[in-house]
This record gives sequence, C-alpha cells and structure tokens, in this order.
Amino acid sequence: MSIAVGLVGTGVMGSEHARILREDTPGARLAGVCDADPRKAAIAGCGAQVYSDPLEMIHSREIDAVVIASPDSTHADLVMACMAAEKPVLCEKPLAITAAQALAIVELEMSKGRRLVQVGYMRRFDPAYRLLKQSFDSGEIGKPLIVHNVHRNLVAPEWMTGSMSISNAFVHEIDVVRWLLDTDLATVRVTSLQKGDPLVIEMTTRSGTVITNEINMNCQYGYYVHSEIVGENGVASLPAMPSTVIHRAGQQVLAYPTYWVPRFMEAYKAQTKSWIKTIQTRQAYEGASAWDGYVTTAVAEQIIEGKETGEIQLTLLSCPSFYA
Ligand code: ISE
Repeated sequence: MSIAVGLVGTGVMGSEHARILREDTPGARLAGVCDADPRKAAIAGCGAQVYSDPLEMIHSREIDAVVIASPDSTHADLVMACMAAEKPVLCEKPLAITAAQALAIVELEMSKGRRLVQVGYMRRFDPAYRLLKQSFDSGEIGKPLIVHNVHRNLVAPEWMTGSMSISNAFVHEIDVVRWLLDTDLATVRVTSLQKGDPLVIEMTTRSGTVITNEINMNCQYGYYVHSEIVGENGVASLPAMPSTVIHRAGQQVLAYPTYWVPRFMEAYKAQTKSWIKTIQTRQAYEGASAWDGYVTTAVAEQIIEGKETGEIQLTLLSCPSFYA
C-alpha cells in the first residue's frame, strides 16, 4: 500500500522533505502540501493537492500520514491534531517549545495505546553516527569517559533568534548523546562567549560520563559537526565529513557544506524510508519517540532558564513503560 503523505511547511526543510517524499521514498507519495504561501506549496508539491489550512489537510481522507516542517512554535499543536485524527506524524525537531507541551503529546499518545509520533532527530539515521554507535555498543572502547561534540554553522540563519541555538540546534546533541550512550543526562553548565555565541556546554550523564559541546552558530567557514567518544580502552570518532576537493590556484582544498542538508542528506532519506516502512509494517519505530522529544525539550528548557546560574541539576520524569 502506498502511503499518501501530507506535508506542512515548505521552508528549507519542508522543501527537502517534499523532494525526498517525491523522489527517494519507496512506498510513499506526496499527496498534499500546505503552506501559508500557496505558490510555495505548489512549487514544492509538483502536482500534489495544495492546502492553506493545515487542519483541513490533516483531517482529509486523502491523507494517510503527515510530515511537519513548519516553524518550531507550530509543531506541538499540529502533532496533537495529527494524533486526534489518528494519523502517524513525522515532526521536525523540536517536538515542542515547552516541556509541558511535549508532555501533553506524550500523554495523548499513551492514551491512544499506540505510537503515532516520530521526531526528526535524523542523526540517528546518519551512516557515520550509526557506525560510531555500533563501535561503542560492541564494547571495544570500553566504558565511556568523555564525549566531545562540535556543532558549527557557517552563519546563523536570520530566523534563529534568542535561545534558538539551544532549543533548535543544541537539541541535536542532547538527543544524540542519549541515543549513543543509552543513558540520560544529569547536570549541565554553560559558558557563554561573545553575548551567547559560541556556547561551551558541559554536561554529565547519570552514569558519570562527561560531555563537552561547542555550539557555534557563526563559525564563518562552513557547516561542521563532529563527535568523539573517549572510552577506557580507546576512542571512537566520526570520520571526516563528506566534502568536495577543489584544486585551484596551486592549492588542493576540502570544501565544507554551507548548511546541514548536504551533510545529513543520507540521514534524512533513511529517516523517511524507515518511518514509511514502520507505518506499512507496524514494526517498532527506529526513530526518536515523543518521549525522546519531551526529554530533549525539557533539557533545553532547563538550560535556557538556568544558563546564568552555574551548575544546573536536571529534573526529568521517569520514562513510562510505554516507551521503554
Ligand atoms: C538548524 O536549525 C537545523 O535544524 C539543523 O538540523 C542543525 O543541524 C543546524 O545546526 C541548525 O542551525
């Protein structure tokens, strides 16, 4: 059965999701596209039905499942609407702006008695991150002592304001560390340079691993993400990022991508394929759950609220057996 997908939002990520659904996702077809600007929706949809009201699309009989790629502040309400309509939903990160909104999603999903929500923490599908996790899981580097993460953007997108380097970008590190080490976070300390960018964020996990993070939204040279696990018996690192080799003016230069989509294209494609397969087969979800979405948003919220106050002791609810 081909799954008819409706897409909300056709900005940078929405346009990519539209292309992936049209060209790279066996078993899915882009059946509807919704955007405040109907011309943008028509361009992204390439013939799919255009909607201006997301709720009309979500409730349409022509739509089986929904991808949400609209601005962050709209995610929680749209996810709730998808669940009310009993439609599986792949929501771009973050799941919600506040922990309370994310928890309401978790509670509604549990009351439905089945998983309907996947959150777009796509690094879990990146081939290089998967190898990193495999080598850690195999036990070859032993107990994890330190994880070093680097997350750099060329320049912050103009819509990235206020604390969004935490709520929109650093949430990736929060999620990926929990997934890599299969543990939760305990404490956080933030050092802020140059009025908030870059940030150096030190964290500890409940099992005592120390995590260092550089979050730099204006590094001025390209998009770059790195991660390295230092274990008792060795170190496992992401390999060099895929890049173009340019020969020019007597030099050989490795060119960085300018933003995240080229770096994580394989991850985005694999994430969508896996989501569609889960809907078709009703197998277990591989991607991040609403619970993971709650935890990342709750940690981000506590960091934003406490970042000037020294060490933050994180307070998180216990994971319900529904998500274990
Ligand atoms: C951006 O907002 C994202 O959504 C990307 O996933 C992230 O990698 C990037 O650093 C952010 O700026």
